[in-house]
Amino acid sequence: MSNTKTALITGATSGIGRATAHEFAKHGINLILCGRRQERLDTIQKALSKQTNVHTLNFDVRDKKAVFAAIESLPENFKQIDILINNAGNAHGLDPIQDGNLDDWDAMLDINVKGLLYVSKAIIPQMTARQSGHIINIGSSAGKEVYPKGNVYCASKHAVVAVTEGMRIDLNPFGIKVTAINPGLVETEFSQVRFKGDAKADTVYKGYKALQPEDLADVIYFAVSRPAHVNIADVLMFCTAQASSTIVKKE
Ligand code: NDP
Ligand code: 8X3
Repeated sequence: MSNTKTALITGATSGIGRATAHEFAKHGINLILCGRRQERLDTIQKALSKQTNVHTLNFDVRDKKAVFAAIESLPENFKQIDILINNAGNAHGLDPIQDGNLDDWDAMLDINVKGLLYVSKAIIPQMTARQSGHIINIGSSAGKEVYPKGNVYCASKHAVVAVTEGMRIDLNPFGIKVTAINPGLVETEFSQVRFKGDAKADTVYKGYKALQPEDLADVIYFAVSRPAHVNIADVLMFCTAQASSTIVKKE
């Protein structure tokens, strides 16, 4: 039997998920890359297929039928998922609660929380049956503290941290590792999505060196490459310029 592991990464078309795909490929981990933008999935698959086996799945994590159908559709050589990286997610808007937009609230709770649950639910039974597996949930520093106008995004990430703890407890009898990685500011497409293409997005990472997606990929690979008896439970990670959600030392 091969020792090669297979990882499924949601949100692999950009930012942290894409960087993690590149890092895992370097280490020969087989990849199932997920996202909604098929062109990007194709480009990444083409680039990484030189290093490892890559399969792509196109679905919206909000669509529970599509989630289960996608996992069900995996070819035999990708059916066993050893590592699940629940990374798909975004902030939508940055408004005081009284001005919040209902569609933004739905998007954040449906994608960041319910989407993560749907994908996990589709994969956990095979892990419990094998009594092995590793789930890494990408939370946020926003899951540890609430910042002004962060309200619903922070709530969604607090939920991710709570769900991660719940998973770790419930999956403990099965020997399944569960990890939360909680970054502060990471320079990705995150702010373009949050501000819906507004120029404000360009100012978020100016005047200091934010975390880069590759910094996250390093830590994620570190977590998955520990010996069998070691579980990295929870990581809070900032760039050096950041001390908390609201304190960032700019030039
Ligand atoms: P990006 O915007 O660069 O990437 C987000 C990824 O999520 C994309 O690949 C996107 O793929 C996918 N995605 C978004 N919505 C959906 C959906 N409905 N269904 C399926 N996939 C979806 O942001 P990041 O890389 O920064 O974000 C990754 C994770 O890290 C998120 O959970 C975010 O909350 C978290 N995080 C980010 C921080 C930051 O400062 N950047 C800090 C802390 C946490 P596609 O559009 O192709 O579907
Ligand atoms: C992303 C970090 O501070 O931009 O989760 O909300 S922040």
